Amino acid sequence: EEKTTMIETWLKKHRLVYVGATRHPFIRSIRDGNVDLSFFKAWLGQDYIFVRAFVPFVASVLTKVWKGSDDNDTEVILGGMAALNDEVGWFKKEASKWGVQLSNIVPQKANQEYCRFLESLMCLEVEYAVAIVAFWAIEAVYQESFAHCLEDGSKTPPELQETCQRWGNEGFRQYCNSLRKIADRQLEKASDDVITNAEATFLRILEHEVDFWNMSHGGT
Ligand code: HMH
Repeated sequence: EEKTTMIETWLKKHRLVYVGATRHPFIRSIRDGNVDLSFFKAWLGQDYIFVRAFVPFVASVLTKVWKGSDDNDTEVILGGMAALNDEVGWFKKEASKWGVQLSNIVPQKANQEYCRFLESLMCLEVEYAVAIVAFWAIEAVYQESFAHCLEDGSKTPPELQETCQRWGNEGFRQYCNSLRKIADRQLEKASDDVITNAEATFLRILEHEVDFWNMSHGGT
């Protein structure tokens, strides 16, 4: 019998916060087919800025794993970097399709705060276990959110299907599972202190994700 992992425990314990991040009204509106397209465009522009800040964060995770020299972990994270390269290109293409001018985007407060939080996680002092938990959580929220928009019975508008596929596809789901396994393995050998820190970081990521959706949903 499989033993309960740390992340499993956290997902149960913080179920409501997790559902708040992965079933946000903005995501529900995409799934229900009544999304306000001006909100979608706002999200697109803000997320492009976020992804630009996400790249150096992932690079910092790569640096941390390299010190522990685990080949499998390195390859999974490097794969994530490659996907991000692709993603930056996709944002540019998608923005031009929707008439969103990426050079003119002003990062909103929630976005700035999220990027600042990412920056704090890039410090060398932040343990690999904490950083990989953050990395997994960031990707998992998007995976679960957009996969929800592709489930049977969803009424996602055709012009948003590609966006939902980007994070909701099976390959991305497996990639998130790999990140989760890596994180769980690190947590197994982490000290109580590091575990406490990683759990707090997980929660803060969820809060930032909710604030990020709120911003796109007409909040500030
Ligand atoms: C805000 N969270 C946010 N943007 C993203 N692109 C992801 C997570 C996943 O890459």
